[in-house]
This record gives sequence, structure tokens and C-alpha cells, in this order.
Amino acid sequence: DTRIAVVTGASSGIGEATARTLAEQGFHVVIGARRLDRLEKIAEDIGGTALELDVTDQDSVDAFAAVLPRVDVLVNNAGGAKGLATVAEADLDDWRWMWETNVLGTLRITKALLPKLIESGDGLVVTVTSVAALEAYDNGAGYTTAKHAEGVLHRTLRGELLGKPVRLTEIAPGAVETEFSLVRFEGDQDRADKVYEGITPLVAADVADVIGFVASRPSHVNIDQIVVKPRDQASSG
Ligand code: NJP
Repeated sequence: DTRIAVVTGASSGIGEATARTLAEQGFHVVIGARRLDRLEKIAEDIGGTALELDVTDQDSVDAFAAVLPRVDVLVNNAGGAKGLATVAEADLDDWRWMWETNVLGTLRITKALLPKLIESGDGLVVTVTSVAALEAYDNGAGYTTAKHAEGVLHRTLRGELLGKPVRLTEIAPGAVETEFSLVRFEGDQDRADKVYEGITPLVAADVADVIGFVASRPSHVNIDQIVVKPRDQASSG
């Protein structure tokens, strides 16, 4: 039986690269995101299945989960950031978007697919958090708090599933050149480019390689957490 890997947020960046890597490893990959046109092109390329998915919408998550016959791997990758602001000037709409997408989005899809991951007999949940899940930095609290919460959600599940046939790995990337910064700054390319000043960022395939490594370990091996950063990216405290 072909093993099925689900990758959320696979219409670009790390998710797209991960879908390609897992397809090369022999998984049938089901890719979900809001931009179905992009997904369909990627699915055609990799021989996978494209399904519309909005992780902030429970009906969308339920419809997505309902059509999956089995799930062996779930990559919780859908996410992102909006804005940069001090706590004093926090934009509540930006915070709401980040919490809905990164925290409740990951909760919704994980909850919906958990029974199938357990049923698989050898399930794997990979959650793409961030170095922002491990650190605090000025102007970043909307994103860092959301990514911390997503990380704690994932690590809690790791404890709760002990004794069940599901492995859980958190991947915490540093700066990766994707559409992430464009989304954060709402299409402002100049601001997005400044993020990478002084460092050579990772590319999406660097992170996908790590996820591919995790997915190809034997079923008794759990890799709890991997932090992957550009060589010259400092810790931010
Ligand atoms: O960014 P991007 P990345 N429902 O913008 C999707 C984390 N990370 O690959 O829905 C479903 O290219 C969106 O698809 P669409 C980051 O927090 C990154 O860098 O079609 N999907 C797109 O496919 C995130 O968790 C960096 O717009 C939704 C994807 O998410 C993960 O890496 C650093 C959605 C985002 O792809 C992948 O981000 C770091 C929704 N409601 C952590 N909303 C970095 N790049 O530097 C968005 O530490 N998506």
C-alpha cells in the first residue's frame, strides 16, 4: 500500500519543496493550501493530489480530512507572519491572523487527522515552527508568541501520544528565502529584501531535505526537534 503524506501550505516555499522531496521518497503526497491553481501545477509535477485547504476554517479542514483514505505523514507547515511592531504598537488584526493560522490552524488539522495517523500504525507528524518558537526578539511578539504556542502544542502532543504508533518532530528554521517576508510586509519587496541583509538565507530545499531525512528514519526512531539556520544567523535572545 502506498503511504500517504499530507503537506499543508504546500503552494509555495518550504511546503512545496517538502512535497517534492516526499514524492521523490515514494509517498503519495496530498498538498493543501488556499491557492488551488498553484497546488494543481505542483501536484501534476509530482504525481500527487491537490486539495483546497484553509486551516483557519473548520469546514475546510473537515472537508479536506474527509476525503483522505489514510494518512501516514502530516507536515504542519501552513503558517506565516504579518507585520513587525512593538508590543506597545501591536496590531490586533495581525496578531489574530498569526494565531489563527499558526496555532489554531495547526491544532485544527492535527486534530482532524490524528485518528488516521494512529490507524496508520507508523504515523509521523512534522510541525514547522521557527527559531521564533525558541527565542524572543524586539518587534516580533505577534509571531514569536504564536510560534511558541505552536511549538508547545506540538511538544504536548508528543507526550500525550507516548505509547501510540505516532512519531513527532518539530523543525525550527531560521531565515529561509520564500514568500514568507513578502506576506509579512504585504507585498513590499524592499522591506522583504532587507530581512536577509548580512546573511545568506536558507532555501526551501534546505529545510525540505531535513524533513525528508526525518521521514526516512526507521519507525522506532523519534527525532524530537531540529533547528536549522543560515550559518551567519545569530540567535536573537
Ligand atoms: O512561507 P510561504 P514559508 N490555510 O509564504 C500557506 C515557517 N517559517 O514556506 O494558502 C492553508 O512561501 C500558504 O499557501 P496559500 C512559517 O511560519 C518560515 O517560508 O496558498 N494554507 C503557503 O503555501 C511557516 O509555518 C521562515 O497562501 C495557508 C504557506 O502557507 C512555514 O515556515 C522562517 C494558510 C506559506 O508559504 C512555511 O513558510 C521560520 C491558510 N490559512 C519559519 N495561510 C522563513 N521563510 O524565513 C498560509 O522561522 N498558508
